Amino acid sequence: MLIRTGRDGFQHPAGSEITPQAVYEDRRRMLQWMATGAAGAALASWAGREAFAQAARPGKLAALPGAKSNVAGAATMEKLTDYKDATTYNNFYEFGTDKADPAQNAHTLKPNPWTVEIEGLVKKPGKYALEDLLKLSAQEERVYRLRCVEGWSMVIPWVGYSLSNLVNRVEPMGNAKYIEFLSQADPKTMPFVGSRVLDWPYAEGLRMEEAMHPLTLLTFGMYGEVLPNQNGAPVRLVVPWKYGFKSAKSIVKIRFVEKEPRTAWNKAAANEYGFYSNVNPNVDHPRWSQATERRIGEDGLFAKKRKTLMFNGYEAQVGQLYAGMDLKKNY
Ligand SMILES: Nc1nc2c(c(=O)[nH]1)N[C@H]1C(S)=C(S)[C@@H](COP(=O)(O)O)O[C@H]1N2
Ligand SMILES: [Mo]
Repeated sequence: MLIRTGRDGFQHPAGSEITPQAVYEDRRRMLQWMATGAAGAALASWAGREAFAQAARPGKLAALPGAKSNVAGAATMEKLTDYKDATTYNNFYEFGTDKADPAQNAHTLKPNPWTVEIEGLVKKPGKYALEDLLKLSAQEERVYRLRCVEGWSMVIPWVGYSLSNLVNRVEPMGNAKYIEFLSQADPKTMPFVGSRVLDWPYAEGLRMEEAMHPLTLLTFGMYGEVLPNQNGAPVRLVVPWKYGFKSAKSIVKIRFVEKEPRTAWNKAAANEYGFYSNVNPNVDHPRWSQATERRIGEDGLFAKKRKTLMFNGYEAQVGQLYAGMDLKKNY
């Protein structure tokens, strides 16, 4: 519920898990942006704020609050996906290939204790306990759209911090050009590890510049709480300008390498899933178009399909990373 206060019409949620200090901070920052004349950005964050305000904590898991982060981009203008939809319609092949499987089967995943091993071309390799990773930088809540290559999307308030905080901490060497992310692959707790759909562990990768981009979120929570198992507890990536499969879940290893790493989906079908996998409405998947998407929760008879945006709506922020690259070849 929103109430209107003050002559400037600034809105903040009624009731309030937000401290007066935070509200004050938000208001002050809002006025500052408006003063800088960044009208587009201010508008986007304004709308995003309403979305945030409407996101009541689901009250299912431990709280993981994050300072609201004003990330410009398509999703900040949109209504949040219902928690229920975001946690019952998932891709997490370690727990089955049906969208309903992860919610049903992932209770066996043990997100605590958890360690992430950092290895390869870094000065400070080692095993990092989840608690230490959580403390490494302040948590932020960022509304990002997740666009699956299968043609659906969601808008989720993720909680985490820019992966660059961690990368800087472990001090990559000059020849570290890529980062490889490996998910847990434990056949005892993950019933479909061993199935032949994919090579296990689930593997993904980013070029160093992509990994260092502030939008790339090392994610520990959503909707103000820790991640549900089916969404990749206790730590996953969210790379909002790429198809969802780049956002590896339940990460146990982060490896700094010199050469472009192979990825799970690239190994499974190289002609369908390239390394970059930037959301691109102009490059079809070999078996279907990528021009439109269906928003989960809006799939009624009259729900319109939405036009997919270049880089999932983050072109202004990330387009430069691919300057001069042929995006049809580097799909
Ligand atoms: N380890 C692992 N990570 C994964 C997947 C997977 O099967 N295993 N699926 C990917 C795909 S295809 C998508 S669309 C997103 C889905 O994230 P969500 O369930 O939180 O919406 O997770 C990605 N990360
Ligand atoms: Mo996906």
